[in-house]
Amino acid sequence: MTKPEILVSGSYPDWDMDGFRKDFTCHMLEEGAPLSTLSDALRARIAGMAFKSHAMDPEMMDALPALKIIANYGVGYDAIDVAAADARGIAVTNTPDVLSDEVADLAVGMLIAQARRIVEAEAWVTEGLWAKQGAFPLQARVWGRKAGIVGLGRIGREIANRLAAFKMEISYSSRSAKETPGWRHYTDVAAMAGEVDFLIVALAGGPETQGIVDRAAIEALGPEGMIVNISRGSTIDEGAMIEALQSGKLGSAALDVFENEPNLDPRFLKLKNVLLQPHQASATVATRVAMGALPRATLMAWFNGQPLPTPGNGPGRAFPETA
Ligand code: 8YV
Repeated sequence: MTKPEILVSGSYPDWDMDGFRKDFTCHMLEEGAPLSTLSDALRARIAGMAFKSHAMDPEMMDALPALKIIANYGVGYDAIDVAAADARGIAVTNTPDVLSDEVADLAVGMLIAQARRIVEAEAWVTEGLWAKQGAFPLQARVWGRKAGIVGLGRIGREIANRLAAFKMEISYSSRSAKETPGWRHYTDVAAMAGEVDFLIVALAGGPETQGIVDRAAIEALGPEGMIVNISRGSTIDEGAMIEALQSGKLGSAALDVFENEPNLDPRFLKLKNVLLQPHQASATVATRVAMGALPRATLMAWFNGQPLPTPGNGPGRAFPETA
């Protein structure tokens, strides 16, 4: 039986490529490479695409006139112009659920590491300061304090569940109140930021959430407050956050995502009150195996005319609330 042809964009671990090659004839498109590197005849045939790159815009869709499905590797699909896909009848799917716990683990790990200065404390030991200068300076408490989750989707809820186990008071901001075990709901991020110690951003990226954590919210969080971001760099006014971290108007930040990653604003590297991570919240072997399996299953289901394993966009379907 002939295998369906797909376009595979971005780079994947061997286990994913082995899986793709078992079921499909794969044509590779390197991250950032223009579609003009593919022949016209090939572009005219491609109906399915496994997507793991930084942009899929209307022009690229038009360069693939037979395209019917884009299976995105990742829960966040903000790199894909979904409205343009809808207009062209192209389905877009993502990888919800399989990474929520993993991302929540890193968010909590970053929060604790930054509040207790675990990284600097290790340097205190390895650089011999413990023996020379004595005990490491006292740090801020984590348990029992107030956490505000910006966006109570699947990942936000897992973060809140974990922080509740640290006996924290949980607040969350979202357009409408959700069913929760008594957590406090806010519609206004700045209003919530003024009431909490830790602001954890768990929004989906994209134009709707661009800069939702604005200067007012950052300054309301204040000199003792901390921002944790595991969503997208775009959700925070990054310039305002850097200025507030420099001036002390914001206490600290623990960040896994950045506006121009992996090329960070160089001012981040000079700050002492930040913990910087390389967008690795979902990056465990087990979760990446689960994430990689979904686009393959999705494309296979689509080529076999079966229901897609995750809904995504399109008539009668809707992305699950992702972040
Ligand atoms: C991955 C992510 O880093 O799922 C997402 O939206 O940001 C991460 O899990 C990314 O998808 C890898 O390309």
